[in-house]
Order: sequence, then structure tokens, then C-alpha cells
Amino acid sequence: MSKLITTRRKLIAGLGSSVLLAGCDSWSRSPGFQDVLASAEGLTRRAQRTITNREALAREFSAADLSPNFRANGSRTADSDAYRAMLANNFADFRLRVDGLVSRPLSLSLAELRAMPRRTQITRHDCVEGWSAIGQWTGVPLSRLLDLAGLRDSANYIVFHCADTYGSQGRPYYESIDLIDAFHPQTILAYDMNGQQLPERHGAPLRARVERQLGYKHAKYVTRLEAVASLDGIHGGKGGYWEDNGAYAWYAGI
Ligand SMILES: Nc1nc2c(c(=O)[nH]1)N[C@H]1C(S)=C(S)[C@@H](COP(=O)(O)O)O[C@H]1N2
Ligand SMILES: [Mo]
Repeated sequence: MSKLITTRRKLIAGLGSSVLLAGCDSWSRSPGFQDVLASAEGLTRRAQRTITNREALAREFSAADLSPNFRANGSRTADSDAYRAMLANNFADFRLRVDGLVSRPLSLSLAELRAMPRRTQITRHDCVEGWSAIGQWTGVPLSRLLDLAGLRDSANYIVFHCADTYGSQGRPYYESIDLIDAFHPQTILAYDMNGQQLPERHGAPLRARVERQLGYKHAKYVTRLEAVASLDGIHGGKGGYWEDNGAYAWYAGI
């Protein structure tokens, strides 16, 4: 009985989206499309098209473009006893936890993460402070981890919890992204930088790359991924260290 209902729900959901897509397609091909775009009503349509464009890939570069000096910014280490102990042991005891709104919470070692499908990309990192650098990143696509953990329908955001604290009050660094960025093919948890194990100052052993957003979204020293429905209950409730500080916006698309 419940299986039937689930199947029916899925069918209706599937039908709904294909009807919507078909409707959208034929509508955009209609002769009046450009007129609507030019009208005030078209503003909403353009906003929707911008959202769709969030799935486009960030530019990728070649090895010749790599920056000889990639600056480290924000925390350059995570100064806790637990982190120092893991670093001393070359992260043999490191585990990435994946929990929250998932049906199979995970605890994965670096060896397990390295055995998963990987992606390598050479991209440009843009910091909000006005500097950029090109680096090569290798890691596990976040989508793979979320599929493995069985992300629940109720999840809307992925929170990156980090091992470091920052600022004079020593508050934990954290960040969050929505599911469009979480499932973006270039969103990875990187363990290698420029073909080497990720250096301490760049977030060893694991850091997020969220290539369609500014640098502060790329959480370093990631120890835990938490799937949540709302960001309200997480630290200051604004979805990130700098967001809670009132310094920068939650969405930092580039
Ligand atoms: N955990 C953690 N992640 C962080 C930061 C930080 O201080 N702590 N700084 C952010 C900022 S502002 C930038 S620009 C990038 C810098 O990454 P890099 O040190 O590899 O250049 O990391 C981001 N991720
Ligand atoms: Mo930054």
C-alpha cells in the first residue's frame, strides 16, 4: 500500500516537472517571447533564467595558468588539540561525518574518500577582498557523498562544519550552500591541491570548492557535512561565519 502511494507520488512529481519543462520550452520558442522579456513582466522570467544559469560551469583553466603563489587567507591552521593530533598523524584518524537529514549517516576516512569517484578542475578563486588565484583541485563531488548518504526530501541546505575558529571571539568557521550548488558538478570536497596533498594553510585535509561563488564560501578544514531544512538553528542563523558577522551576504555568486 505505502509502496503504491510512493510510486504514485513519484509519478505525479515526474509528470509535473516534464509538463512544466515542456510548457516552458514551447513558451520560450513562441514569437512573443522577446517582447515579454522586454516588458516589466519579463523581469521575473529573466530572474528565473538567471537561476537556471546557476547550473553552468565556472571557467576551467590549463596547467600553464596555475598561479605560482596561491595566497592563503583567513585561518591558516585549525588550532585545537584534536586537529594538531590528526595533523601529526597525517590525518590517519580523520573522519568526515555526513549527517542531519540523510537516511544513512556516514563517517568516512580519507582513504575511503580517495577511493570514491573523483574530479579534478583548474579554477580561479576570487576572494571578496579583491585578489584571485588559479589552482588545481581534486576531490569527491559533493553530489556523490549526498547520494551515498541518501539525502532526504526535506533537506534544503548543506552546512560545512569546520575544525577552526576565527576572529577575536574565536567563533567556529562554518558555511552553507543550497542544493543547486551542492549538486553542481564542480562542487567538490578537495583533498589535493596542484597535485599534492592539500596543505595545512589551505584547509587540510579536506576543503570545499564551490566554484560559482566567492572565496569565503569555500570552507577549509571541513569535518562534518550537515543536511538541514533551514539555517535558523545553526550558529547565528545566517548560514555562515561572515554572514552571522553581518559582513558578507549568504549568496556570493560569481
Ligand atoms: N574554515 C575556514 N574556511 C575558510 C576561511 C577560514 O578562515 N576558515 N576563509 C575563507 C576565505 S575568506 C577565503 S578567500 C578562502 C581562502 O582559501 P585559501 O586559504 O586556500 O586561499 O577560504 C575560505 N574558507
Ligand atoms: Mo576571502
